[in-house]
Parts: sequence; structure tokens; C-alpha cells
Amino acid sequence: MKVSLTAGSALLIVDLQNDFCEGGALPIPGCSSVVTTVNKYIDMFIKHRALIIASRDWHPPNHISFKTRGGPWPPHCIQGSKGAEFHPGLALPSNAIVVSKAYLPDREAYSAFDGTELHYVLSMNSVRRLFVAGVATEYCVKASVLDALKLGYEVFLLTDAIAGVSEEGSREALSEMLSSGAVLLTMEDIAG
Ligand code: VGL
Ligand code: ZN
Repeated sequence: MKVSLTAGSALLIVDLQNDFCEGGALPIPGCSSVVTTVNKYIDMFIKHRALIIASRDWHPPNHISFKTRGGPWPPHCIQGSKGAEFHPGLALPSNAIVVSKAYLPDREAYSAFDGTELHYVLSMNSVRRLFVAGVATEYCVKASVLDALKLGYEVFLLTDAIAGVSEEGSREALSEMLSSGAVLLTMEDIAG
């Protein structure tokens, strides 16, 4: 399948932060190679003058998702910490739009649309087709993709630029996104 980056296309890069990569608090296998591939997508989207959005997990130190509060995760992506910074190898352009999520102590938010201005920003820029990459496939990528579909976006999941916490979880998430209407693509599917 060949897809063109027509007007109204945007790249959504989900949570490529230090804590989700090697050496971080909640490392996701394959995160570094996702960074490398996402950089190639960034180049393509810059060439087409398409909007580039980077979401980030942005938790207060006492976030409800942390084990210290009975949640499932070790503390990660704490606001202002090194772990919350974007991976140093990620080549975000200076005009990329950063969307922070899950920033309230008592509220988890996996989706980049949840409690953020992402839908508003995309609408203001006439974006209708969203190309999604990043981590983790079965958490924040999946939640963002499903929300985008519900909001009426055409959603393309860049399967060569995502990584999940577990293989089985990723497989299930992929089939759920597919059956919800996401289109699965890799780099070769995008017309230069
Ligand atoms: C995520 C677990 C906890 C994600 C965020 O970005 O997918 N996963 N917080
Ligand atoms: Zn989190």
C-alpha cells in the first residue's frame, strides 16, 4: 500500500523519553532502535512540511500509577527529571509541538489526547491523518490510536517505529488497533 503525505498529515511521536529507553526506570525493549527509525520519519515529515507532535509522560513525584501509591509502575517520567527528557538521540525539530500528559497526581492518562490540547491543536492545523510511532505499543500508543480513531482521524500506525513492554501485549494491541480501523504501515509504504 502506498500512502502520500498530503496536506493534513501529522506525525505523532509517543513518549520517546529516557525512562522508557535503555538505562531508564521503565525500559521498553527496542526503544533505541525506535528512536533511529523515528528520526527517518521526522526527516520525511519535515520535507513535506507536515506537523510533528511529540507527546511525553509527565508525572508528578506522587503519581497514582507509581508502585509507591499502589499502582503498576516504578516511578518514571517525573516532571523536570532527566528520565522525563526526550531521548538525546531523538532529532525533534525546534518547531515540534510537545504535548504533556498524565500530569495530575490522581489521574492516569495513557492517551496523548487525554487531558491535553492535542485534538484542538490538530484541528487548528487542519490535520486529519495521523501517523503514529513511539512507545509503548500496548499502553500509550494504543490508547492514543484508539482515541484518534474515535475522534475521526484517519490513523496510520508505523509498525517499524513502535515497541511494547511485552511481545504478547504488543500483538494483542496491534490486532485491537487494526480491528478499530487503524492502518498498519512501514516506511516503504510512504511515497517519497
Ligand atoms: C506508558 C507505562 C506507564 C507509555 C506510560 O508511555 O506507554 N507506559 N506510563
Ligand atoms: Zn507513565
